[in-house]
Amino acid sequence: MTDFLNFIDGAWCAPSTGAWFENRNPADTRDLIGRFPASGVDDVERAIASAERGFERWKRTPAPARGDVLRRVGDLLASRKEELAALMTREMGKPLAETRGDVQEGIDTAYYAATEGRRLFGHTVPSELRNKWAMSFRRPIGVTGLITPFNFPLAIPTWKMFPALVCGNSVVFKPSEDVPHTAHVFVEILLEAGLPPDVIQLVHGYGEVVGKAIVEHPKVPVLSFTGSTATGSFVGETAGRMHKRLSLEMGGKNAQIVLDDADLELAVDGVLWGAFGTTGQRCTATSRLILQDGIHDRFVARLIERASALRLGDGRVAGTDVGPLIHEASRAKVEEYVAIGRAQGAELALGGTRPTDEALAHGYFFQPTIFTNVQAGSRLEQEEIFGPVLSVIRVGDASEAFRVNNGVKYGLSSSLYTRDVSLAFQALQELDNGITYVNAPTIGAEAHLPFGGVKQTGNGHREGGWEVYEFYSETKVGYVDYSGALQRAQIDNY
Ligand code: UN1
Repeated sequence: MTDFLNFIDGAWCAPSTGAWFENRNPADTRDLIGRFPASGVDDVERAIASAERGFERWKRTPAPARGDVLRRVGDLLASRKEELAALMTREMGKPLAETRGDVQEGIDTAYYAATEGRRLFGHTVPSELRNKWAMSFRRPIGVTGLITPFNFPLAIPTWKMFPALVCGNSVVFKPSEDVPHTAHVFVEILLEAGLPPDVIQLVHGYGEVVGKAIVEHPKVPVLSFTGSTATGSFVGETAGRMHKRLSLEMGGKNAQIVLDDADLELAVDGVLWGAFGTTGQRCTATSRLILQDGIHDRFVARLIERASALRLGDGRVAGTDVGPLIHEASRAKVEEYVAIGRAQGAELALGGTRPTDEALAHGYFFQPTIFTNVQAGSRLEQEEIFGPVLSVIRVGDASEAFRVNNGVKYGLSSSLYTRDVSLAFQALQELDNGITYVNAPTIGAEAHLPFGGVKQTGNGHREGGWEVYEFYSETKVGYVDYSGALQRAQIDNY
């Protein structure tokens, strides 16, 4: 039995509580990966105190040098890609092709961050007065508290951590208790790349204890959280009360719209990947399929034929399309929504049950599930399930499709399949989402563009791309008056 440790104040250490939790393979729960610290408030306190010391040094390290550390992190991630993908699949279940993609997203984010250390642009603008300079530049903020989910065990931590570090902040990292092994190896890599040990603190444990202590700590001015809308509300209330800077990335109820003129086979490929990739456990997953009348029946028939051929299994076995859910509670939630769908009059067209295959009996597997005749406004159509359940809604035309797309409280991603270029641009303009894809599925955002959603999905910030660097730094303005005389802005000009 391997016991993994926290990384606090420059050393790997056991939790102050003496308590541990088990990490098991969701495809076969007989496979125990190890025990991880169920840390307490004291561990969080020590981590934050050390991160404050780390911040004092790191903020004075030139940004290009900070970026250099991330370039080495990118190199190490690339050289250990296979190993990381394998251990990630073992602890969270998605197939190897997907965990390789997860590592690649981390590598791409590292190289982007590395070069951003040589930019971090400010502005130099003309002053309204003679012989005076006016400029803005970016300053580090302090200790950042990063709380991450299970579905992208590496990529999502890198989205938060790399910009935070390049901007000169230190990090207290609380990974999901479902994927602590990836977090452990990730922190080993950061240290090997030369990140000063007190700049990164890894505290394992439960959200109610460790996450809460980080969120409520007065010495953590910046928080970034990806997870459920319910937890996000708690984080948001606390951050609001304590005047913290907060980035939230929460739920989705993303739709793929297919119009009568679409390339149907392309659209079937898209929805299979969008709905059942990562077993539907992406914030960007396609959980609604909005079909125009003219192609509805043909499309559903083809989709069911293709979806029935998807192979459930251990993600490490070649040929597996869909892995398990992350734990029993997730599977129970999916089952609850299957019952709700049936009770509300939707037609179960595929799946709806656990597989009966003996080989899958020890994992949290669930059949890819499709409901047709789903009514806009019903619970199945409105609520995030985070599992392999797709709801098909029939519409008459594009404007009804847009209305249905926008009729939910979330707004992360959407997708439109059409050959009509003017409808494609109308969709970009009309759909209330942070991301809209044309002729591509709702999943698969690229690492160098801003990622996030509108409405209840987020709180206005974006991860990825250039915008996130503004989140992790504070704008400061400098004026230099070299006129040798008192010049009064708003008075002595013109
Ligand atoms: C998430 O599910 O929280 O766009 C992130 C995508 C991935 C990231 C998903 N690149 O599907």
